[in-house]
Amino acid sequence: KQRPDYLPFDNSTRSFVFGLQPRAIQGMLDFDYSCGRATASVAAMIYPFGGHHIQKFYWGTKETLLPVYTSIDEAISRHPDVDVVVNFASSRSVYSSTLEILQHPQIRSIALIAEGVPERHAREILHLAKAKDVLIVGPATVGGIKPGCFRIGNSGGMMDNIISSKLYRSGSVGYVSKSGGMSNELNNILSFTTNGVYEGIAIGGDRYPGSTFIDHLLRYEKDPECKMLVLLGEVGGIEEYRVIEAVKKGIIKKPIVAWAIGTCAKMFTTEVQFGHAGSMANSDLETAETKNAAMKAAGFIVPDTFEELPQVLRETYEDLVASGVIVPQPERDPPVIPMDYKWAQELGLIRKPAAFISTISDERGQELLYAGMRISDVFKEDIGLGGVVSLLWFKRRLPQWATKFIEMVLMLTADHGPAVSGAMNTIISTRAGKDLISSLASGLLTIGSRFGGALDEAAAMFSGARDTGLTPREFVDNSRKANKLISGIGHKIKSVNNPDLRVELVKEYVKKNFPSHSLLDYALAVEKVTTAKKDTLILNVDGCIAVCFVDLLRDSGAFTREEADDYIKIGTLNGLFVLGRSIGFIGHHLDQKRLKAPLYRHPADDIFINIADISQPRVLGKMH
Ligand code: Q5B
Repeated sequence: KQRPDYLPFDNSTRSFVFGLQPRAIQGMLDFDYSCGRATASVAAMIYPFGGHHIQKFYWGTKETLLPVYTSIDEAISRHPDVDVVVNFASSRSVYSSTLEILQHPQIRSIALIAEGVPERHAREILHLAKAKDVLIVGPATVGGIKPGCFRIGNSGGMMDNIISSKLYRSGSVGYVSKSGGMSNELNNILSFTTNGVYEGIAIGGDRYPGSTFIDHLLRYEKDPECKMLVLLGEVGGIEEYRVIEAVKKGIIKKPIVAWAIGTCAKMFTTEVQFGHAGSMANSDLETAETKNAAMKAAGFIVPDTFEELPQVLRETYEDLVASGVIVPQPERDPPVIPMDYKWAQELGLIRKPAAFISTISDERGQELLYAGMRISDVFKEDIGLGGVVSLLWFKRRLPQWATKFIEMVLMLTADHGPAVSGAMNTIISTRAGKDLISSLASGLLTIGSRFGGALDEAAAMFSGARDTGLTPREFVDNSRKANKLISGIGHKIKSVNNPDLRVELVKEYVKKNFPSHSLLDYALAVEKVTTAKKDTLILNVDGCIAVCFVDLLRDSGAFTREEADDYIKIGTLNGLFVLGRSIGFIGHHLDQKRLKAPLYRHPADDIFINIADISQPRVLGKMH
């Protein structure tokens, strides 16, 4: 829709945001929603990096998607209704991006947010924009706001500020200032002294703004909906004098309330550079005091002090109401804007039960904590891998004899050659071209009740038998009667005559270092019964580690009896084999990779295949 030249923004204005600024865009969309706009004021983002994609935003309580284009050309061609660009490019790239945007006659207004834009670049942009009749707001600006219609970037502040300053609906006062912060102050003052802001622009504090006070005030003068003007000037520069000229010449006829900030400069003995690059008086003419006096002389309504500004604004507004120039409209209820969950949580307004609870580690603070112990202390106190397992698995520090035992178990179970089920699976997967994690996972998936995963059941069976007072023979007989193999008993290749030296090492360590090894003793008595039947029915590595760990849990003094039993029930002990054997499986994977081992196919003559017997009756059946 073609708008008159004095009206760059209305309630159908659509814009591009240049740069990835999700917070600012969400702020613009929240503003739109509060104004009751039918469509979002942001049509798309332009961001040259990261590829064409889509980002999600809130539209009220619902969600909406905005495209992100990598080029201005593409954005322009896809959205012919857009004529504003809010350019968040940095001071380094704002020049080139703005020159490119200016190549597109479709774009009629550009807001430049960046601070620190080189003055030479700002002047070139200004020159080109003038030639093309494009409105530039900035650089070094927060932008501006047109209540009920359009918000440039973060202008107007947080949504609670927008609501309290009634910026969700149009008022009658058009203002222009340099400072974004002071614009917010004006939004607030005008909301209680008048019927509110019609449009407010912060031109930015640089010495060469793309548009100046006069540009906007002339627009407001032409705009029949804007009834009263406000100019908030400041020390430095001579832009206020161009407005004075326009008032003197009768080009600006609407009542204009004005103030130049920086009257305190006279209290300093030297010239003061205020916050903005342009806010320093280079001559008498540029002081705030001289400007205020000149504006007053030209017929502006100028208070004696800034503190009196609200009062003169109120009086000017009331005069306009009294003369019928402004007809106050009935106030509508402020819109309810859904608050972002994160923000509401920060304000302590809402609570939500956490979906997850975690009690073992915390990385949120300055230092990673394992069960409350700082990672630096883990090394300072040299608690070793056993100490780390004790913190992360049992949430406590175990005595050194126990952490050394954990380390011993991990070392002993790290590997048992390439022929065991898990190593085989790992090797075959690696040779089929799988990566480390897949090959490791395929090996780990073989760990079960017969291979490596018998620890938990062994712990439960042996401790259960001993706790119920069964003698070792009764335990073996009962298991046989129940047709149940005793977990932790038996080995494919190890036997009484070919003992498993790993088991010997564990027994030796436990007997020497544990305060008690009563369940190990019981298990060895069971082994005597089973090996009498068959010499391979030894207490195997799973069984030996399991019973010793029950002794550790029950008699170290670090656990209550209930905790000890719980750890067995929840399946802790198989974790020892899984963790230890992962070392070996990774070793087998790397070994095969190093060897560049080809795809493995098992020889067919090693597999007895018999499908004939199954198909035969079916053929016969047919014949009948
Ligand atoms: N019989 C381990 O079987 C094996 C009996 C039993 C009473 C038993 C078997 C078993 C329990 C599970 C267990 C962990 C499958 C083993 C490990 C890690 C490893 C592996 C490595 C590594 C071996 C022959 C006769 C039969 C059976 C009787 C067998 N087991 N009686 N309780 N537990 N154990 N797994 O040799 O009268 O002739 O019918 O399931 O603890 O996985 O190195 O390889 O580090 O990687 O095939 O060490 O013991 O024996 O099944 O032919 O049985 O003994 O009833 O009696 P075998 P079978 P009968 S450590």
